[in-house]
Amino acid sequence: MTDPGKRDFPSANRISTVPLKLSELAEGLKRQAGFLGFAEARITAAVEPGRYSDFLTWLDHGYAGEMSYLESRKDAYRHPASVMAGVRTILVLALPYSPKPTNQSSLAIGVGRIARYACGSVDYHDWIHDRLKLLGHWLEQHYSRTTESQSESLTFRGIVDTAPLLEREFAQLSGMGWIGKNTLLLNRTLGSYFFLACLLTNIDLPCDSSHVQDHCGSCRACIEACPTQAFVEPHVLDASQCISYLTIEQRGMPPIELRSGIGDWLYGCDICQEVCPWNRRAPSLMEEAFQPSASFTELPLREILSLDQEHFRVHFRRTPFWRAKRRGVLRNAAIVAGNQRSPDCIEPLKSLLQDEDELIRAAAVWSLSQMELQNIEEIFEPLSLNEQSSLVQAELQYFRQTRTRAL
Ligand code: B12
Ligand code: SF4
Ligand code: SF4
Repeated sequence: MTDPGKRDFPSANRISTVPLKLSELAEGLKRQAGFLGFAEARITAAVEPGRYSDFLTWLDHGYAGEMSYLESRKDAYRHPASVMAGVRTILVLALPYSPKPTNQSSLAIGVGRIARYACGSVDYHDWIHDRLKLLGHWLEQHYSRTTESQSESLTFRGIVDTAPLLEREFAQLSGMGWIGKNTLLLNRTLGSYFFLACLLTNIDLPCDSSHVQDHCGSCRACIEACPTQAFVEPHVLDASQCISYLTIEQRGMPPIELRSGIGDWLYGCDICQEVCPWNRRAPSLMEEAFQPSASFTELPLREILSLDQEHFRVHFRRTPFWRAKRRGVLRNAAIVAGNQRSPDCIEPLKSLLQDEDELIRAAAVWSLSQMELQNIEEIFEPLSLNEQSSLVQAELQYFRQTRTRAL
């Protein structure tokens, strides 16, 4: 695919002056979205989402874990007007990413799995924001041609993830699909391997009809396959138990009882999508930027565990991994290495016992303690004497307790 700047987008001096109806403007906008790589574009009214109260209940149960930004902005989720004053309609967009397993062919001891959404060489937020701006500008240019609702000037705002907006709710309202039991938005053609994005506008674009039907039926495959039993019930996810949360959002060490469930997952998790029958025939419509980038999807754990800050920056800047920072990614790599008892990670893990970051030292302690090494007491000895961090001390103490029990 070409860069958006180079696409055949109408430039200002080529814009027709023929008057447009709002319905034609909406169709044109959807067409432009298609040119930019969005596989679905549908419009809904900016209203209070029907499941706002479910969202509040979910927060009250503590299912958001450490994601305090959800709790602190809970009032703002009540209505999209908190995101953009005067909003009247929302263009909801779906951008497909790779529906195929990425590094699975080479997956062996010493390599971690990466969720498909995170395997491209770009951060999807940046990529989508650029396209949302182009769409907004297209709308601005053509709105002046409409014969209806000309009383105010057009304003718009592009959203992907960061604003207090229940994107899946609006996607369902726009008729794009239904919220599956795995809590993701499912579309009958695309399955669920796509990002959602929204363009909020202050004009009354004609709305599409909403999707009322649920196509999950009696299936429970996602609920049964989740390795950490993160679904409290169908449609309700305790995010604090989800591997995606544990490997991307959580800042500390994951609870001990969930570490083995993390298995091979280095970043994110796709299991509740992999088992979903609606993803079996998902078409491969992704943009080039989201093609799995071998430069980091094939990186062995031992190499990740050896990255200093500068090398981490070189490998992961502008990729989705950047969000978790070096400390998060090395923590995850250490946990996967521990779960796999990967022998070629032992040396880099030993070096990490001296790392300046306490989270990385703590993860290295846990990981090495899974390896069943004869001289493990010896390896930990210098650390036991000098270690100031309570986080690392807690891991050492856990190691001693389990060792005593095993002897
Ligand atoms: C916080 C967050 C997370 C958290 C919490 C996930 C969650 N399910 O909420 C964590 C870190 C765990 C996460 C993980 C993932 N995420 Co996320 N995440 C978000 C984010 C930023 C906010 C979501 C939110 O507000 N959750 C709040 C809670 C309350 O939502 P909920 O539990 O699903 O409950 C809602 C519904 O289920 C519904 N509901 C409740 N009860 C009932 C009952 C019935 C009968 C029905 C029908 C509905 C229903 O009402 C609730 C309120 O809307 C959104 C972007 C956005 N702004 O929306 C992306 C988003 C949801 N994530 C996305 C992705 C891709 C993922 C992962 C697949 C990434 C990965 N591979 O690792 C996983 C999937 C895990 C999963 N099964 O959800 C995509 C989903 C695209 C899609 N097709 O749906 C989004 C939309 C990002 C984007 N812009 O594309 N994510
Ligand atoms: S992403 Fe993985 S851990 Fe999270 S709910 Fe789905 S299967 Fe469970
Ligand atoms: S796996 Fe089954 S229950 Fe889960 S979202 Fe897909 S169709 Fe629905």
